[in-house]
Amino acid sequence: MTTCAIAWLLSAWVLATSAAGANRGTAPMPLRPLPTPQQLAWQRLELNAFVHFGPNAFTGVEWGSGREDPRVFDPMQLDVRQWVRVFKAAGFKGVIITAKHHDGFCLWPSKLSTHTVARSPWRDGKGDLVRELSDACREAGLKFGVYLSPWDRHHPTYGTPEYNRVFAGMLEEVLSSYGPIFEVWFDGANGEGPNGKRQVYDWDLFQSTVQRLQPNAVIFSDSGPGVRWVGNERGEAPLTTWSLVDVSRYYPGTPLFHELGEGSPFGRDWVPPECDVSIRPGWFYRSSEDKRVKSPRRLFEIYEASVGRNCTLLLNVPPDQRGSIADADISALEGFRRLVDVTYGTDLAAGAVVDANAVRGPGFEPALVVDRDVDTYWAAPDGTVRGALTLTLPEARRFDRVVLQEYLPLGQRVSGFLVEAMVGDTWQRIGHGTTIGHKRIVVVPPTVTQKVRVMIEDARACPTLARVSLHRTPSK
Ligand code: FUL
Repeated sequence: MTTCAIAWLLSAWVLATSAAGANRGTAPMPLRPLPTPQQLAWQRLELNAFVHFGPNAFTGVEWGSGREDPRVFDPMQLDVRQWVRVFKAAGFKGVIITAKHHDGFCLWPSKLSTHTVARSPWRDGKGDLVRELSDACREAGLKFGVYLSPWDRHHPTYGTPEYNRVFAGMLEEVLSSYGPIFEVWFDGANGEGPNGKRQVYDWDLFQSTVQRLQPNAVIFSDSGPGVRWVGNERGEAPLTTWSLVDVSRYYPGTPLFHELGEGSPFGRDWVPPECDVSIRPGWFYRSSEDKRVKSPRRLFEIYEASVGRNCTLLLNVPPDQRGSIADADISALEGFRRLVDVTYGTDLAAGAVVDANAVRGPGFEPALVVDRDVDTYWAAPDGTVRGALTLTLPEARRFDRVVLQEYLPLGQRVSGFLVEAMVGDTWQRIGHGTTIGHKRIVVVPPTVTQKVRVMIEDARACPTLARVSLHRTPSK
């Protein structure tokens, strides 16, 4: 080879590498804060069932006083396998039960309280609901989690330092006897106990107990540390939803809960939000609310406003006094599942050819956004915070939803995007937004086109996208 040819080849190589970014073939540097593997796995569950059950289902109140007779708890036809069948069919991946609500009543035979299933007529006082449900979940392949209210309106030690040890002991019972727990849910409510005093909670003790006994569980509270509250009980996240937040600003029961939904692009901690909402007006079952069960369409809107905004959805479905999920709730869930399947079960971006104006090189090609694998992704070169992906569909298709997903193991990056469709021969903006995160569902006007362009306009570092898909809701 002549010197001239070598020089030409060298300059061609320099040009090629700088055009594709000097980072050809290497992944972007992770951008802190980052999710733990447990948080990442948790986020991918997307949809979990919440179960509020206990004496309140029999007394008709939302907050039991702790003075209710434990004998009111008598679900004569209790069948947790029915719950699990209903939840699985609805697409839930995990179940979280109120093992102890504010009334202090324990759904397992705790040795640390007299207010438990052991004092009820259910299964002649020999029952253990936490055991039955955890077994049924394991058999059905659903994850199992527990809600334990620190606020306890029954326990005589509540309001004294001794209670913190009692509560940690209850956690110990629940977390060491029923197999793997995927989420521990701490309610921030902190009212008075039977002695008229409020408790100063020892959160360090509670959290370290969970971490010691169930290191793979994510801990929910208003302020995490694993998962944070979204700040409302409507099942709706803000349009901007960062998994990043400064948890040192908050504590369980924080008056700043309005800030929790959005989080912050400058947050130092990775604590994604969860949307908890009930399928009924109340958290506990009341037959008077049978006609007020949320409709399939309403549940679908909630799904899009939670899972579709970088949150998981924790949907409460409370069993009735028989100990069964009521028919009204079952049919609402069936209708909801149908809407989700019909809409999101078909990807109208399938078969698209994808081009990008920002390419990083092999292993990070634009086509990876339509390969259905969220562990492969397109990434822009280092140093750029923008990039446009153009999808050319096999033929013109009609859709009204665009779903975007970031590759979160490298951190949440995108802070602004646009979606455009080629109509005639001009690009028209059909959607826009700020954050993407695990999943962003963009509601767009019904659009027929063969070309869709997703433009990342701003990001905390070079953007990544694991998935772009197109969907159509059934006509009403
Ligand atoms: C709240 C509680 O006071 C409600 O009863 C319910 O359990 C809800 C999920 O959390 O703080």
